[in-house]
Amino acid sequence: MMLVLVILLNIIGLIFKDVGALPCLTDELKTKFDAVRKALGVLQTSIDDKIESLQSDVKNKVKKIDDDMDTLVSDFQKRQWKKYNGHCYYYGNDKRTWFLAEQNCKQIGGNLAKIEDEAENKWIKDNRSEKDHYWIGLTDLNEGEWRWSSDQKVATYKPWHSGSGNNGVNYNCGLIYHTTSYTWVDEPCTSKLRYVCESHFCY
Ligand SMILES: [Ca+2]
Ligand SMILES: [Ca+2]
Repeated sequence: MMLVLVILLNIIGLIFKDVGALPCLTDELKTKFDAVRKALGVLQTSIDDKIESLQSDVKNKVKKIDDDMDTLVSDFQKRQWKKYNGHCYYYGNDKRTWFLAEQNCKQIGGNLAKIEDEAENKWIKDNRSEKDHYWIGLTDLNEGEWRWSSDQKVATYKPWHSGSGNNGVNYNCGLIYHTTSYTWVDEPCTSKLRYVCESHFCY
């Protein structure tokens, strides 16, 4: 399109050069004017069509984003995520291995919960729907180095139950213990347990 525009501008330049040199409008010059005018009309239509097409593309993309957001919000509401301190939590009561639990949390918009302090730990435990163990996002795939699945950061707050947290290379996933204490236990990742997901996205 730029090339067409440059050619047209050159033609227009030539015509105006001719106009300056001639005392009156000749038939030949009139024909050139008509031809340029027609070409400019075609160019304008082409630009108008392009703008219309771009506007339509942008409109469709905005609509898709709005629809995706609506779906996400409705999915959150359907799943009954619970809100605490700006984050949302989902208690999965279908028992899964740690890895499948983490996979499900990712599919629905989060990770297994990252518990950073006593208040969050207490809130998560108190809001469980069942008095049972729940996987959290803690693993020591490098033995003894407990990290959070959501950001791979080393865990600092770790309220291990007595005798837990150092049970060796076959016990690499963390869970909230089912007892009344607010403590955690390390467990083989292949055990099938309930789980708690956390998401930064809250509707
Ligand atoms: Ca957290
Ligand atoms: Ca371990």
